[in-house]
Amino acid sequence: MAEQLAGLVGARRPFVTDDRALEPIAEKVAAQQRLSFEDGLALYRSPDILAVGWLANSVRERLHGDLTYFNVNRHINPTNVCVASCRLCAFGRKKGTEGTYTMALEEAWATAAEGYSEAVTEFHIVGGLHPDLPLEYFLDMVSGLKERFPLVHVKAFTMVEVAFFAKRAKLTIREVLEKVRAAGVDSMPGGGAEIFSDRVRSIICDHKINGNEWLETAETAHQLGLRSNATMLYGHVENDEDRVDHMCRLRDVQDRTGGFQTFIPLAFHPDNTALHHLPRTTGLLDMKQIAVGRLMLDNFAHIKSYWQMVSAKMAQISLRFGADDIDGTVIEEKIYHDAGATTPQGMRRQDLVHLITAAGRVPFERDTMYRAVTRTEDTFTVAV
Ligand code: V47
Repeated sequence: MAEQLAGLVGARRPFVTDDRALEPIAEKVAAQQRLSFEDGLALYRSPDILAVGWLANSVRERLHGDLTYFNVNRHINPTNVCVASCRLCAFGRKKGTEGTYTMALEEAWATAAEGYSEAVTEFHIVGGLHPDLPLEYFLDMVSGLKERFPLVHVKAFTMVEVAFFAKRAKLTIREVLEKVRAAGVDSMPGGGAEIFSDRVRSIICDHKINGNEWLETAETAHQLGLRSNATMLYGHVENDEDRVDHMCRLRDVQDRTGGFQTFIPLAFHPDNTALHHLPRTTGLLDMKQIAVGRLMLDNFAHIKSYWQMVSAKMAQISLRFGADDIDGTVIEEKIYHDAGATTPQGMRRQDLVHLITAAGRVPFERDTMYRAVTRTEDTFTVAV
C-alpha cells in the first residue's frame, strides 16, 4: 500500500495515520476508486483530521495542482420578503413586517453598477420567495442587466426560487427555466439544497421544496444546458448519515448530467434565526466538511470554500484540505450577515490574490465557467 500511496500525485509527504479505518479509504483514493456511503461515515468519524485532509489535498492537487480559483463578482438580493419562514434563515421576512425591502428594477440595476469599477465578471442573484412579484419582474431584471452589462455572466435564482416561480405562474419548471434562460440567465447558484433528508428539512425549512424536487429541478436545468452549483448546509440538526446521503444524491445526479460545477459546503450561522440556541460550527468541522466533500464528490471538478462563510483565515487553511476555490469579491453580502457573520461584506480582488498567495497557492481569476480572465484597468477578457 505504501508504494501505491507514494504514487499519489502531489503527495509531498507520506500518508501516515493511526486510524486503521482510513487505510482502505486511502487505498481507494490512491486507485481513484469511488468511496462508499460507509467510507463517508468513516471519514466524518475519524479523529485524524490531518490524515483526512491529506487525502483530500492529494485529490485537489491531482486535479488542480496549486491553482486556486476566485472571481470578481457582485451579489444582488432583490428582496428579503419571503413566504417560507425557514428556521435556518435570518434573511427572509414576512410581507408587511419590519425591515422588509424589495428593489425596484432601477434599484437592482443601480446596485449592479456599484462596485463595477473592478469590472465585475458575475452577478450572483438570489432572494426571498415574494408572494406578489410576477415572473416578469425577474425576467425584466435579468434582461435589463444584460442590456446594461453585456459582458457580465448572470448566475441567478436557486432551484427553490425556480420552483416557486413555476407554482405562482402556473408553468412547469422546464418552462420557467427556458424563460429565465431566454431572458439572459447564464447559470444557476447552488443555494436552497440545505440537507436533502426529509427529517432534517421538516425541522429547518419545512416550507421549501423537498430534496427530490431540488435535485429534479437541477437535473432539468442541466438537461437544458444551464450549469449550476450545489450547496450543503451543515452544522445544525443534521447527522453524519444525512451529510453523506446529501453528497451521494448529488453525485448520482452528476453522474447523469455533469452539470454541477462546484460543491459549496455552507456553515450554519445561527444568530437571529429560530435555531439561535445552536452553537456555531467549529474550525475542525469546517475543514473536515471541505475534505469529505472533496473525497466523496469524485465527479465534481471544484470544491468551494466560501470565505464569507468560514472566514478568510479558515478559507486559506482549507486550500490544504481539498478546496480549490474561495468564491469572489461579493461586495455586499446580506444572508449570512443577517445571521451574525462577522466577516467583511466584501473583499477587493487584490485581497483575494494575497490570501491565496500567502497560502502558498497560485491565484487563478476565473469567470463563472472557470475560464481564465485577463483584466485591464477597467475591463476584462475571457479565454475561450
Ligand atoms: O440557500 C441561509 C444558506 C444559501 C443561512 O452558488 C445560510 O456560487 C448559513 O447558496 N447560515 C444561499 N447559511 C447562498 C448560496 C451561495 C453562496 C455563495 C455562492 C453560491 C454559489 C451560493 O445560504 C441558502 C442557505 O443554504 N443560508 N441562511 C444561515 N443562517
